[in-house]
Amino acid sequence: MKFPTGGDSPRGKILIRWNSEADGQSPDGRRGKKGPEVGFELFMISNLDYYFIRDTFNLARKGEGIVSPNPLVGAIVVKDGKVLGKGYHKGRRKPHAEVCAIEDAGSKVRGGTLYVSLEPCCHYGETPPCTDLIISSGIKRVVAPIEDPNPLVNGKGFEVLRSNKVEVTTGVLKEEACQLNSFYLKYIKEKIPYVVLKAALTLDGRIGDPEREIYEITSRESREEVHRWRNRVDAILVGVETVITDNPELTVRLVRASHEPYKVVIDPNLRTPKDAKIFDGKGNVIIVTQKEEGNNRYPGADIWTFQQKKGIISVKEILKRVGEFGITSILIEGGSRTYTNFVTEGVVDKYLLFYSPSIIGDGVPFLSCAVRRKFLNTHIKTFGDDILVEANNSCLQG
Ligand code: AOF
Ligand code: ZN
Repeated sequence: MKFPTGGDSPRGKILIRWNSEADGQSPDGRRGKKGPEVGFELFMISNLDYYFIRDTFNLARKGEGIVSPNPLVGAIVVKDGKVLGKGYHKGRRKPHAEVCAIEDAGSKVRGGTLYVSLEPCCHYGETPPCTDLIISSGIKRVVAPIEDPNPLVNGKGFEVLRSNKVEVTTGVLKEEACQLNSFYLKYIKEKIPYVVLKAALTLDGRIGDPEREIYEITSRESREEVHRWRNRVDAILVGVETVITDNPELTVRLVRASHEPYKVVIDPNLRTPKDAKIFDGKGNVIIVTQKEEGNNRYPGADIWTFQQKKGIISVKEILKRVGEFGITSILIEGGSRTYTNFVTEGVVDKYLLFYSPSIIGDGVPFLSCAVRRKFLNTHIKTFGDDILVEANNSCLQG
């Protein structure tokens, strides 16, 4: 059976599940007859399940920018239609969402339902297994949309719960749950960061024209959305040309910052000006280069030296190293050459293309060479007078 997914999906699907431990109360014609026979049980995925799972996503998002490399997780305890407790994961070495929700609910959780945006863990990490607490607190049902692909969990959390007579419902709003944790789901499996490419474009596909001093393309509202994305990711990456021409700060300023991402500059020949704004205080700078002498020139920055192949530093090598460093998500912010290298290497997971309602003719193109034609899944949003085309790779879970 296919689970309903998506915001406007049908609600209230009925799941018929084989249950070898039926007590004779099954609604299959044998109601009331006790006996050793196996039977069917009806479970309802109700509107309430969708409602509360969506709410766990909202709670989980409070951890944006602070939970990395952990997932975004929100949890709610509900009993007799009443919310008893809520919680979300606040980052490494902090309690898991389920623990926060169960503690918030207090002593009345026995017999309740736990809604959680990801499969509960069943292993000792920096914190003990959530499944232990769920079982000992007497929760009778857990609703969680997707498995946690961490090899230490990976379905075993659900198994442990089921084998301890906790009813488990999965698949509710699965697609959204994958989108919520797209960084984590990729990184835990591949150890390579999730790559988001953001570009601000004119309708004729230009990202600016330095000769006419056209640098700012999109509206304040769009730039705020970019800063929201900066706050979500672990790192921002630009090419040295962008540092020289735009002199960006690459900080989270237009929205409330819960952290400052790393700033990664691809600078094969160490042309980054020493007084560039990226060195002004907030956020650590990493310079990716082929030169050895970087440490003396930029004492405040981390210098990563790579061999060049065919005149460019391999984008895949950079991502590998960035992943080894522990960066789980990275926002590519330009310029044209950097965009082109990432797109041609096929490493972009999500595009954020902000279109301003303007045409400038001559100027710097978004991409500077032919790339393989590909059709993408897109969502459209508006920010001020601009249009954001968000193009996602599909869900990473099967
Ligand atoms: C949950 N609920 O809120 C989170 C989970 O080192 P630890 O103990 O924090 O464990 C981290 C791992 O636990 C992480 O890789 C992921 O598998 C899971 N995260 N699980 O049940 C939560 N944050
Ligand atoms: Zn846990």
